[in-house]
Amino acid sequence: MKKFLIILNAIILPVILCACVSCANFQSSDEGHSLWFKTSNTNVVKNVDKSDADTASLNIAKAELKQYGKSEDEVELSLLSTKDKNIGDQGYTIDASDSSKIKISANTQIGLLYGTYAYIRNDKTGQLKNNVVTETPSYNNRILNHWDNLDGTIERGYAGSSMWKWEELPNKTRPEYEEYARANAAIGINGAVLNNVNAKPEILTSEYLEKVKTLADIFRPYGIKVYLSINFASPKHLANLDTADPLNPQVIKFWNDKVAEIYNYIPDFGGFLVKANSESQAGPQDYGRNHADGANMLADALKPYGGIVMWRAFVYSPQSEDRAKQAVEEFQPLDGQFRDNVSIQIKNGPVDFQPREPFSPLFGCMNKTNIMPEVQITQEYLGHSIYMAYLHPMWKECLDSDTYQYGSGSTVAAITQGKLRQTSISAIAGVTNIGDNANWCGHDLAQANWYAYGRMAWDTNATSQQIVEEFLKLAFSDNEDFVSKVSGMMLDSRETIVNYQEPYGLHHIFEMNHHYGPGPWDVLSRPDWCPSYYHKAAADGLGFNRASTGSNAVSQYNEPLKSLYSNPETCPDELLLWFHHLPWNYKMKNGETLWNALHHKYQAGIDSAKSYIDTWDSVKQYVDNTRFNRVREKLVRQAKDAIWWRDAQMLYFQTFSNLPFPSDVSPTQKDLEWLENFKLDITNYEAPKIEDLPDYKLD
Ligand code: GCW
Repeated sequence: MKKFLIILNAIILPVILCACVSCANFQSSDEGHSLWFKTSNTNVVKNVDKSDADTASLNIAKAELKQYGKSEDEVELSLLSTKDKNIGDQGYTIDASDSSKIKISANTQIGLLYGTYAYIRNDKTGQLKNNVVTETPSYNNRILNHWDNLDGTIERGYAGSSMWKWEELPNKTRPEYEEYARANAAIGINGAVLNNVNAKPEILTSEYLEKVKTLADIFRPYGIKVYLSINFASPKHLANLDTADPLNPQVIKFWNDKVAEIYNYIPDFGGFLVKANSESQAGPQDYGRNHADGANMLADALKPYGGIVMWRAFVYSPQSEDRAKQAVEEFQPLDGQFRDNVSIQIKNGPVDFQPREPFSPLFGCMNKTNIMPEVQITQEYLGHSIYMAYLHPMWKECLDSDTYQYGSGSTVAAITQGKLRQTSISAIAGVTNIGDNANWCGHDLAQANWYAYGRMAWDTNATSQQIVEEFLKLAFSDNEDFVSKVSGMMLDSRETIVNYQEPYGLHHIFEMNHHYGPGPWDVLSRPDWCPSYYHKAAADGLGFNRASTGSNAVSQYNEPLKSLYSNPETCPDELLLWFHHLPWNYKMKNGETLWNALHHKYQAGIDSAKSYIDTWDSVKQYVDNTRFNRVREKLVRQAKDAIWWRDAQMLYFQTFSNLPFPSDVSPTQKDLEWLENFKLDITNYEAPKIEDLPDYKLD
């Protein structure tokens, strides 16, 4: 009997298993943990000597090629002895003109590692051309911002707890730390701010710096620098000073000493990210100083070591008549006063990571200051880890926007990359969606946003389509039918969310505690935290008047945008209610009234969200069951939420418009009273549970 079982185990079971796998026609995946490495059977490359700092990155490159099944004869890596200026210190050349002998060359080891990942990616996705290609990154610093708290929670994080297990570090490390570094290097990310911008001073204690050092040591061979968010009041908390005034000699000494200590632990430390005088965070204004005083004091401390300061422009106060204007009002007068190792980190839009905003006008009015874009990868305002939302089109919309600062062609990308004027820092930041969930990002398709952020930071010209196709081929299946159907719905997904959440430039109409689901009626302690501050629904119409008869935010844009946005006739439909307050019966460009047009946009959003379920069902055969079911459950919820959003917004707006719903939209399923009373009991670091969401039916 025992012998029979051994034979069964040794011969028959593997055959049965193999047969099942091949007939199911899907690639194996460990529940999405392997990210864009699905074809490798392990998450970190094995047997690599990373102890030798001089060859660590090169050793990883060699091991990656070996694991990919290529010998050194088939793919040759060469470190150029005479530097090639066109390649820079991060770029590479792939010579694939002879397909039997591919040559990857670079000036640096990290260039070779990037070249290796690019070669493998291009080969796997069918993009390797028989020619010679040189690539250099669009931004030199491609940084992830983790909003991870020291207690393990993540602000606006929807994929579990923080990956950084501070209580275990520095003694215990986890394999995920290296997997994370590898995943980043493979898409070109080369920096990580480890902690939340709402920073605790404790991160700068020796106890924590030792932990940070341990992570930095793991990341280093993958080319990833570590940065920290700092609390501006740290001198008070950590050194018992009675001030954090940036001009105070004791404060200056505190920072100089602290920076020296950090570099002692981490010689290649990247620098500081600072949220100051914003949402109750301490800052130089507490002492009558300005942003430049604060940033420069830190910059001077970091300068001898090559560190930088990323000083955030996300500032607003309840006194301002229009929050959207404040960043320009505070920062533009300081243009030229910042040190050359400071960069002002600017959110893509002037308010706050809404599904659609115009680009921040601060991108188009600084002439002598380094500036860098900040985008949000985590889906704070786009359905957390429940909605399928491919965000590259949203970010690219911002980067491709023409500010007209130096005439036509002055795009946000060109300006922030230093193509139009001399700059000393070229950087971009993305607020991550990564947590300790097995699939890293909560939603299996949200991995595409991490992937897309890295690829975009490396190459701002790559299209949304190219990037999503790459992702799907690498993380799921390269079957053409699968890639074309799923990429189609992903490319469409952001616009769908705009349509069913906040069409025509509406913004910030969220349940204000957690930003999941609609809350147009919400009343909070601060006016600028209330949805009504933004939508301005009233008997006479809807939308925020930012034209010259209103807050005049349009004046912060360069011509011809200022004129274009000022006039509702020329203002693009997507931004109409961002810039204008219009009557309910306002005649839209397509001839409909505003009221009916709004209905039809919501309906279009609902219809598209529903159609994604059918699309997903049609590719079932190409996806493993675990990921298929997980995504499907979320798509169903997303479609239900689309109706929820429509019901809430349009029933609420109806109390002002007093107009009937058009006959060609689907019926509401809840009444306004029910919707206003519905409350989700969640914090700002978790996604809701699907079973707690309102009961909606899909027909
Ligand atoms: O989007 C808002 C978020 C806050 C966040 C803040 C910021 C980290 O609601 O949670 O705080 O922006 O960007 O600083």
